[in-house]
Order: sequence, then C-alpha cells, then structure tokens
Amino acid sequence: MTSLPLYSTELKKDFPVLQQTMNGKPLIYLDNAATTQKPQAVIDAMTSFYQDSYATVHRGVYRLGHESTAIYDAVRKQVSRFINADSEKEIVYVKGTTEAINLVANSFAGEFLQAGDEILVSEIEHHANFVPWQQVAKRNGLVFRTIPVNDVGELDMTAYESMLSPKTKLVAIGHVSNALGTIHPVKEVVKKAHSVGAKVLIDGAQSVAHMKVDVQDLDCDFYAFSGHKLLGPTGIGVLYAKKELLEAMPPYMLGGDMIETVGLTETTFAPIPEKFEAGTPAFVEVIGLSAAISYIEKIGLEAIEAIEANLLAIATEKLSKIDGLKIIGTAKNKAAVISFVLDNIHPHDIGTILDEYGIAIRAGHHCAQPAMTRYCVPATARASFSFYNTESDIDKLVSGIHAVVEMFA
Ligand code: C6P
Repeated sequence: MTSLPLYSTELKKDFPVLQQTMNGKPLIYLDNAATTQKPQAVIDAMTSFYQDSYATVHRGVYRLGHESTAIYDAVRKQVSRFINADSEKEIVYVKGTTEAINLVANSFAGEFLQAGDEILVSEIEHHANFVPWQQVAKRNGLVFRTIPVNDVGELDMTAYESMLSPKTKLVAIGHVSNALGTIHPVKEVVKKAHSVGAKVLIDGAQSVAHMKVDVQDLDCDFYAFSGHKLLGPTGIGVLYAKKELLEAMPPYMLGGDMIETVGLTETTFAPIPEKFEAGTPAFVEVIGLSAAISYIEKIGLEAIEAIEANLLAIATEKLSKIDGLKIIGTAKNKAAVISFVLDNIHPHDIGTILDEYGIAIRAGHHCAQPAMTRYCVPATARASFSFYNTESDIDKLVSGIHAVVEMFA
C-alpha cells in the first residue's frame, strides 16, 4: 500500500454537496456505486446551457436551435472517444444502463434469437442485467443460464467455458459487480464467447468512472453505462453497439426524431444511432455528461484508478480488523466497493446508525438478489468509494462501525 496522492484530498472541494454537514457531522459520502456526486463544473455547464443556449435539438431552423444541435452532436464524438468506439454512430443515447440493456434484450434478443438459443449471465448480476434476459427468454422460448461464481466472487471460467456452445447466442456480464466489487475478466469472456459465435453485452455501470474502457480492445458487441454514476446527471446514459449490429436491429421505441419518412401505411427509419432515439432527447443532460467526461479526463483515469486502488487497500485492511465483520466478495481483482456483514446486526441497522454519524452507505440487496442468495445473506452493508474520498473518510467509517458494534453489544 502506498500513500494517497496529496491532491486527492483537494478533489472533494470540487463537489458542493460534500461540503455540508449531516446530523451535525461532516458528510462522508460512501454510496458512489449507487450514484456519484456532481462537481461544480457539471452543475455550471447545465445551468449555463439552460440560461444561455437552451433550445431543442434537430428541429429548430433558428440559430439557437442550430447551436444547441451542434453542441449535442459534438458530445457524441466526445463519448465515442472516451470509450474508444470506432465511430460516433455507435453511440446511442439512452436514459441509463437499464434502458440500454432493455433495448438490446428487446431489439436484439427479442428479434434475432430463436427458441432453444441460449443466453448466459453471471449469477451475481445486477437485476438490470438479469431480469431483461430472463424475461425475454421466457417470452421467446430461449434458454436462460447463469454462470457460477466462486466463494470470493470471481467468475468460474472453467464452468463458463463448459457452458459455451454453438447454441450460446448472447453472454451478458457486468464489468464490475455492484454487489461485491469484482472486476470480471471481460476481455477473456468476450474472446471465448466469440469463439462459439455468441455476442457479448458488458454492463459498464460500475466501471466507466473508475477505469479506462476501450470497447475496441475489449471487442465487446454492446457496452452500457449511466451518466449519473460518472459524475454526470440522471436521465442520460449510453449504449455502445457495433455499427453492423445497430444497423441490423429494429428500433426499440417509435415516434418523432427516429424516422426518415412516415406514410399512412409505411414508415422508414432514420440512420443509426437516431433510429434508437425516439422523442425529444435529454439534451441538457447530454451537456452535463460532456462536462462530467471532461472533468474526469482532466484528472485522468489512471490517477483515478490509483487513488481508488489505494482507498480499497486501506479500507479493506482497516475493516478486516473489526471483530465480527465479514467482507462479502474478496476477489483478487476488485474495484473500490466493499460489501460487508456484521455478526447479529442487520445491514439496515448499520446504515441507519452510520447515518447519525454523517456517513452515507447503502444497505440492502443492491438490486442483486441472486448474488445475496449465492452468499447466503439477505442483505449487506456496502461502502463504495470514489476518487474524492479520503483516508479520513475511511477512518470515520471504521469509528462509526465500532460505535454500531458497541451499541449492539
Ligand atoms: N446500481 C447500486 O446502488 P441505472 O439505474 O440504469 O443507472 O443502473 C442500473 C445498474 C445496472 N448495472 C449495475 C452493475 C448497477 O450497479 C446498476 C445500478 C445501483 O448498485 C442502484 S441498484
């Protein structure tokens, strides 16, 4: 373990929400896997767009509309560079990860997969990357199978390989597990799936803000993420998909903005990606997403990874020393997410008592009930870190947990 870069303590100052007190204590925000806080730069970009540039995109013949359209279209290029897509046409704006996955489940799996075809997902997926596949399988006579994980939360690659066959048509896997923090070996998962002709969707909700993602290097077919977990606003997310797939897939939602011509009996659709973007888009949120990506790139994902790796190491070491505390999910390759249980104390009680100390963590099943079933716990307490957290936040968490234990002793 090396010490944290000095400037990491400075970064918190960029986030107005983090400057307040909660229950009379400085707010210690450790629920970053649920959603991240917003730097002033994102708030300012959206406010200034509302104040100075607000007009709908792709419709107005007037100057304000042209200008907002130009900014909106430029962001698609920025997003495509951010994840190294081959073209901005491969970037579809959606509401978030959930919508992105539902789009693929309905438009790709719902349309192209035949009865008997198999979909594989890991047994610890978030419900957003579990239920859409389970349900499309039920509807269309597909076979929905779960890839096991071992006791520390790592994907069982031997089992995975043995499950792959020409019947496998789609593998859906989280890049990082929100419940345990495991970083899955997604590049290898993709390679093995492709060897039997299956497509792969990666749920990137927990990764894009924490590590460099290169969709061409991963060679994944689909990659989904949410703006609000990436310092950006709610209501905006991205589905990346390979161009040839988007071109072949039918639209998921129908309406304005996604058509080319509409007649009384026939409609032709706009080219990709607009074919998948029916209705007035969340263009102010797109501006916010752009500011968030610029902010992240200013710090640099390598620096972010280093800061968060340190936070994880420090927090794991300190939490492990607490009597009766058990970390659920101790994979070798982990992101800065720590799920834990305390002997005889319900996670909701842990969360509620920590809140009295100004510490915000999440307690529950984390929308990953199959993962809870796998580890035989009804729920966990979860502390999830961002680069703006500090070692002092960890110390306060540790003292807070000691207070919880004493209260129940
Ligand atoms: N996880 C958490 O506290 P949306 O809601 O569409 O932005 O993201 C859904 C989602 C999909 N996949 C993973 C791996 C996720 O972690 C999430 C959201 C939050 O862990 C809320 S349950």
